[in-house]
Amino acid sequence: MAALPPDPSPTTARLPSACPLDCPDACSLEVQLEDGRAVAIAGTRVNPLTDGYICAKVRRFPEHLYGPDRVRYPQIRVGEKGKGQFRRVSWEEALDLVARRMKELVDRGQGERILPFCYGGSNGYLSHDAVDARLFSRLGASRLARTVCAAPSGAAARGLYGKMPGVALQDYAEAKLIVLWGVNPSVSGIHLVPHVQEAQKRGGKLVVVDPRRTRLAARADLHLPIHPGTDLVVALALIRWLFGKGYSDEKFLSEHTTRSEELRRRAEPWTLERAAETARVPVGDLKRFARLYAESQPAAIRCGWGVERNRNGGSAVAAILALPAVAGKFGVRGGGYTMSNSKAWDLDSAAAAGAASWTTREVNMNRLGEVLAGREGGPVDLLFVYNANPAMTIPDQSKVLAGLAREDLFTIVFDPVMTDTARYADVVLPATTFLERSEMSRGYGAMVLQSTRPVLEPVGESRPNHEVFGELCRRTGVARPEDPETAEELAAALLSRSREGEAIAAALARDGAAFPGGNPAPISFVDVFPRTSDARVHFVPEELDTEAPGGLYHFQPEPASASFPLALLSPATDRTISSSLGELRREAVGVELAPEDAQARGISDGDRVRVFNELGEVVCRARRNATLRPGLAVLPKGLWGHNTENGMTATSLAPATLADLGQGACFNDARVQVERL
Ligand SMILES: Nc1nc2c(c(=O)[nH]1)N[C@H]1C(S)=C(S)[C@@H](COP(=O)(O)OP(=O)(O)OC[C@H]3O[C@@H](n4cnc5c(=O)[nH]c(N)nc54)[C@H](O)[C@@H]3O)O[C@H]1N2
Ligand SMILES: Nc1nc2c(c(=O)[nH]1)N[C@H]1C(S)=C(S)[C@@H](COP(=O)(O)OP(=O)(O)OC[C@H]3O[C@@H](n4cnc5c(=O)[nH]c(N)nc54)[C@H](O)[C@@H]3O)O[C@H]1N2
Ligand SMILES: [Mo]
Repeated sequence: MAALPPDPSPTTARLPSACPLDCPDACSLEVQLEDGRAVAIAGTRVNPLTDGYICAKVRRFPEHLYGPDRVRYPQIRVGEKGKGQFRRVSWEEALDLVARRMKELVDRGQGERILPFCYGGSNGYLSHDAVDARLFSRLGASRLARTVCAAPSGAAARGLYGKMPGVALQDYAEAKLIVLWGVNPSVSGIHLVPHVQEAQKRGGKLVVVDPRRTRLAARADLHLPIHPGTDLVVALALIRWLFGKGYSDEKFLSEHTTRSEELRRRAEPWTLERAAETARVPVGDLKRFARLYAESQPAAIRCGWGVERNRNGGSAVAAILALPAVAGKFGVRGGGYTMSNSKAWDLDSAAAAGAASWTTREVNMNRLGEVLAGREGGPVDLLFVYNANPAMTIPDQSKVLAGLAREDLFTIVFDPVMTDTARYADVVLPATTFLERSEMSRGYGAMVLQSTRPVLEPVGESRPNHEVFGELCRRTGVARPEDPETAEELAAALLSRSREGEAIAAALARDGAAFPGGNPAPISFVDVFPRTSDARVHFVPEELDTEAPGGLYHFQPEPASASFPLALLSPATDRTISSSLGELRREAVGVELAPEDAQARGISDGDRVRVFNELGEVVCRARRNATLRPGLAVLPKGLWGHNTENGMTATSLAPATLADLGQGACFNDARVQVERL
């Protein structure tokens, strides 16, 4: 099966590609080359959602490719840990060293002391869960629970709907009501925005549930600036109201759901009044929201990841996703919900990995600081970081950095650029970006699968993930003759167990893109149904009920204290993708405060401040934001050390506590104080 498109002609000046970075939109791209170098990148229409335009970040990709922070060759540490001093070595020497250190541990029966650390740097199928999984599973390394993002929402969506694909983003134009719930597409998935605007133009209403007044919140019919972490009670109050006022769809409930009475019982304590008080919004606004939702058809809820990053995150997402089932909103184009569409495909990474079973101990990535300190999860002697920048992105940053600074920890960082994490490495390996290698990737918003060929020669001596892990398999002696190795073989293996594998391969080879269930996109409860055991919505799935402290839909109260009264949010910005491309953003970044909170602390615009709690502190400038409600502070996610005065970021203030479901991160449970310096 030829799943990759034919090799592009080297003389062409504009070549097709697709973006596999951690974003819902999965843009189809065209790269303009001059003398073999990328000089410009634009969007195409291969993925219809891209509609010919892309974000400002990826437009700057040539600077990322050729800039001074690009890692061009393998390096080995010469100076003190964390100082970023290295000497150039050959691939041969670097790989020999890494393989030898791995073998030593395996030969001593201590394979579990190897911890692979990988997240969303490249969402492509060829660069994670493929040859990397083959290497680490066969070495008997520890497994990483990838929980930093989407774990609570994933658990909820799996439990209630078996991860049924949701409303296609372009179908939002059809909705008479759009609810953007804890999501900020103006920044973190820009191709939804025109469809929201189109719906508004056609008379549809917009409700935004977000503690901050985002760009779309400012243009909404109703903005509910709820206090962070209170989504659960707002959603439960809506559920209670829908049942109580006769807006529940009894026919749908009996045909397509289980345990609706139990859901109703659990929502019972949450009157609109009580929820409004807890969420700190006017009860009249909640009433308006409830009525709008009940009476609008089609109604679409775009649930984002802002909802999940707190102690109540999993139950909150579950309650939000329950709403369309209670109110009978499915069955029409533009009706239902969208969470993640990542499981729109039945592709099997295990076939590409060639990993039969991998049952070693599991380490939660959100607890990396404690793990490296030896306080939980068992000893780790070798850390292999790829597709991730944990020094900047994992909660409780001070502990993570202390762990990375351990002299007895052997750390490999494999990345296209010299990240803050790479500065702590013993060995730095240069990775190609997605423009310099083949890839197969799917959107988790846009329902599209794309495969791409390299459009550039690798910069310096950089190599693709699958090649480096393949080489390490050979050098550690775990490679097998039947392993798929090349990009073509891996792509074919991925599709080999898919029901539609042949058709997908044909579409990819012909168009570079494939669409699940065809184009136009599937409608919930017409073309797609829950992938639960009985194809019903499970309102109170047993496994979630057991996992959540106090049971599913149990509300855990506000964690603020008199010493740390401000809720710190660290939302996505339009300048980076998580921390990817952060080397291009050199300026100082400040903390935003409501004018009232700034005033109460004698803080003026531009003052040097320290934002602190019991875990750490960030020294930066303050910025008054008149649209921010009192009680909040904002310091964006994805910063690098160079963006603040003391090199610390919002993750230094984020607790490594876990959400109620999926062991997810609780970034937005950070509570802080701010003080003028
Ligand atoms: N430009 C850009 N795009 C990105 C990313 C990026 O960093 N930059 N990151 C990518 C990744 S990894 C992800 S996961 C997605 C994230 O995509 P989004 O979910 O859109 O992004 P976030 O900024 O995490 O959160 C969205 C909103 O939730 C709000 N929020 C915070 N706490 C709460 C709460 O308790 N309740 C409610 N209702 N809202 C809350 C924030 O104010 C924020 O405006 O975007 C992806 N796309
Ligand atoms: N304070 C705070 N922190 C947060 C969040 C928050 O809300 N608040 N949100 C979190 C979220 S949503 C997420 S998803 C995580 C993301 O955290 P990470 O997964 O650590 O994401 P990035 O910081 O983008 O790091 C990805 C790295 O992969 C590299 N990379 C890209 N392509 C390749 C490749 O092909 N091969 C290799 N080897 N490397 C490659 C990039 O250069 C980059 O350095 O951050 C979390 N951090
Ligand atoms: Mo994320």
